[in-house]
Amino acid sequence: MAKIALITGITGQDGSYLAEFLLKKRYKVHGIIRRVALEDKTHRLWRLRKILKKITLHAASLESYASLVKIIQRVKPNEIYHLGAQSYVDYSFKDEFSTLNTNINGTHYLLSAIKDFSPKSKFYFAGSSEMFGKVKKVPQNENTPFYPRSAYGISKVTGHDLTRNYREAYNLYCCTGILFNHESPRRGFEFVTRKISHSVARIKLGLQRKVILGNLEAKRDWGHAKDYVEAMWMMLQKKKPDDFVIATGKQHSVRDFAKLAFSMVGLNYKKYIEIDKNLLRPAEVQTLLGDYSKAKRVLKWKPKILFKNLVRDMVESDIKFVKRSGY
Ligand code: NAP
Ligand code: G4F
Repeated sequence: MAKIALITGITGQDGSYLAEFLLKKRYKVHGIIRRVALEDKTHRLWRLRKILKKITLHAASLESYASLVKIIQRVKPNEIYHLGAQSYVDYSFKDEFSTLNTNINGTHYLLSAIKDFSPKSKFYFAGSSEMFGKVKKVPQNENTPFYPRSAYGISKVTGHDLTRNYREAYNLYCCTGILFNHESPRRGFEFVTRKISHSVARIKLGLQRKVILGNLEAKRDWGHAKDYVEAMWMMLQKKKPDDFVIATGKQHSVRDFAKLAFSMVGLNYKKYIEIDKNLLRPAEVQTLLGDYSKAKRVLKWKPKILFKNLVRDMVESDIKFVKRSGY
């Protein structure tokens, strides 16, 4: 019998790659989406357009416990991947309330629904390296203390605590993946890597003159989303649930990303970047670097696509995208 997976956040970067990955493994894939996505299909379902006929979408809301219970009872999933979240750190400073509400309550409602209505479902929670925030140790692993620096980071620490508590208190199969930044041509335009790759393409094609950025010295451990969704699945295939850091173990600054991206189209980044202090965050996460040795040892996972190829993939894809769409 084919396994059944339920994905929250299926319209996002990771949700779309995960859905494709699970379809290849012959899962029946179901996704929870917001009503707005159903109303505005061409725009909001763009990442799913090639697989729309192969998946089943259900309208529900992470803010409504009842709507989640209904879907879980109907779908009876073997595996639940909880990726839906207000995922943009900068926005979480502007709207703490909805970030905390969606991200914390959404996770709590799902866990509670699983406990009471589907206790055999395995649960994956999308934790984040933002939980380490103002880092206490370099590199960060599963034992590094958390010091979140935003409502987003706080919501992910709470989601992680809830996930562990449901595992320990109710013996449910619940895991947190503590994923470091991962990008791709499907990244949202608000995140710095996509903002840069998209601007590089537009500048090269004569549609834009400058790109305006904030903190160029922030350092991140950037991997490719395609590799990271595989790690999510691997976590749910083990006998015992556990938490894992997923990262590349290599760090680069925003400046490094921009320099490489511009150089790939033969341009010098210094001529095209302007700094706007309004884009600096009230509390910045200056440096993140992951130690994924536990995932390597236990899951036999390691990243396949490294920095240079990630940047190339994004720039080449955005050149095609801009030529095609004019946007
Ligand atoms: P993304 O592209 O921003 O996708 C977020 C998804 O959550 C979208 O499907 C979005 O739906 C949905 N969503 C947002 N607010 C919602 C709400 N109120 N109710 C229901 N759904 C809502 O994010 P991603 O990069 O794929 O990341 C997936 C998950 O991993 C997120 O939880 C994120 O916080 C976490 N994470 C990401 C990274 C990373 O580097 N990408 C690293 C660590 C952790 P709409 O399409 O309707 O907006
Ligand atoms: O691309 P970012 O917005 O990603 P950030 O804040 O690291 O968060 C992403 O990764 C987390 C994992 O660590 C996820 F949990 C989260 O959901 C999200 O996917 O910013 C990266 C860095 C920051 O230091 C920011 O200050 O880039 C810096 N930056 C500089 N100029 C900018 C800009 N960020 C954005 N978005 N836009 C800029 O113009």
